[in-house]
Amino acid sequence: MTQTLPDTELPNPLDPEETMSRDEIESLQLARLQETIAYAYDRVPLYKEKYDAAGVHPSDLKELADLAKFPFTEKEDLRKTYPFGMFAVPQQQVARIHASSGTTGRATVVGYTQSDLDDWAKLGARCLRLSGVKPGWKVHNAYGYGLFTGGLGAHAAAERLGTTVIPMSGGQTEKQITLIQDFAPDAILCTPTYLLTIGDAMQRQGIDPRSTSLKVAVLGAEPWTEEMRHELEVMFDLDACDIYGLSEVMGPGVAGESNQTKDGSHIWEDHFRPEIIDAFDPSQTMPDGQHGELVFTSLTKQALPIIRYRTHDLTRLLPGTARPGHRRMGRITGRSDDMIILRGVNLFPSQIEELALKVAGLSPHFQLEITRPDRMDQLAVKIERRDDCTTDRAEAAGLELQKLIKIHVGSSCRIDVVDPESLPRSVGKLRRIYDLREK
Ligand code: DLL
Repeated sequence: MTQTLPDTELPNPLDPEETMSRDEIESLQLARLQETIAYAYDRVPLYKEKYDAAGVHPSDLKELADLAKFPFTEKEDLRKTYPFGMFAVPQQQVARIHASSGTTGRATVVGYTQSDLDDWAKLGARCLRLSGVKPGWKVHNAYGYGLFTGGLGAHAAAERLGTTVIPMSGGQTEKQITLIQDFAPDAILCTPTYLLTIGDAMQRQGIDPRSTSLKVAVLGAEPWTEEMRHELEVMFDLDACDIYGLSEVMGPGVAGESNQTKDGSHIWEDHFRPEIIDAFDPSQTMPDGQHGELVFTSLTKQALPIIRYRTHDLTRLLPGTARPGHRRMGRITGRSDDMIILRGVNLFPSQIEELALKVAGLSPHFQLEITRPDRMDQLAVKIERRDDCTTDRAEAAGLELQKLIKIHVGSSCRIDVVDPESLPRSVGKLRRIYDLREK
């Protein structure tokens, strides 16, 4: 869709680590891993306690596979040591703090030294460039600014790449639309569901989203599907690419996707060592290509080194393509803690998204409600019909979705096709699941 220069001709050349071979990456990983584990053990009491209790020592790490001997780090560890107990440097060396709100329990707090912030901006810039964003472009940043890592993380990335950043933050959709029309940005950074909200609101105002100046959207912070990519690319006539990250590991920019291949995000393996484990039996490490839970170890972080952090994100590792030395991650199908277990069948919102977008007349606006009438779990999919779908046709579309869910997921559920604009719109990370069962 957009005309792109080969990477070598860009005014902002690739980092040397981006083009390293697999062997070079792995030897760099081993050296950095040995340093990180010793650093964490010496400076963070929780790591020392855990490793001593498990009978492992940093000197046991002789090859990459030895990492599996070390215990995992969980979100709970960060909560237990709230707020700064896992920081490895004195507070005076912490240049910035972020926190993830967390729907349950205390927020998790993360910190960065100036050097961590520098690495973060560099890796974020790598992602944007890989997605086709060019130095000199105008970039509209609609990730939320504040304690969330999305806004400031994407901001620093865009600045580092040499773009003109428009720090709009999330929300105020009308204003977003005005600025997109007046400032004519080339790229937009936001969550996929928020881009959908913006496009939807434009159409309601009689503005064709295809008429905007936007050429690239770099979308992340929540699971999304190939079907949603197609929806957004057609809606806005742009290239939509993925960006992945999480606060505990860094923030946006842990992995990013190429607009040339659109085949999943490349993990920057010179800074992070990924593993996939069996989510049900974490002692089992899975080979590349197999699905499981993603686990990360940071290799260069100073303020908050993180070792074998369980993300609870479900995906698989695939060989690198656009950056052959760095592995890709498949699309995240969901989080293990977001999985709905319905009468013994596992189900993720992304499966519903995928199927709903195959049915003519149904929109991507849906939510899942779980209730427990007569002590039997019941799932209701509330989904908006598209504007051009009549109520009669909507009924048939609902039945079709019900059938698809039964065939592909194995669950019986109720489908309520509702009128356009009757469900809440996303302003960032969209909540899809409403669990109304009494606890
Ligand atoms: O969401 C960081 C981020 C901001 C990433 C902006 C990309 C863009 P947290 O709030 O800590 O950080 O949430 C991290 O969000 O474990 C995933 O479950 C989910 N997530 C993030 N990126 C993606 C993605 C930010 N591209 C949690 N696809 C992660 C699917 C994603 N899920």
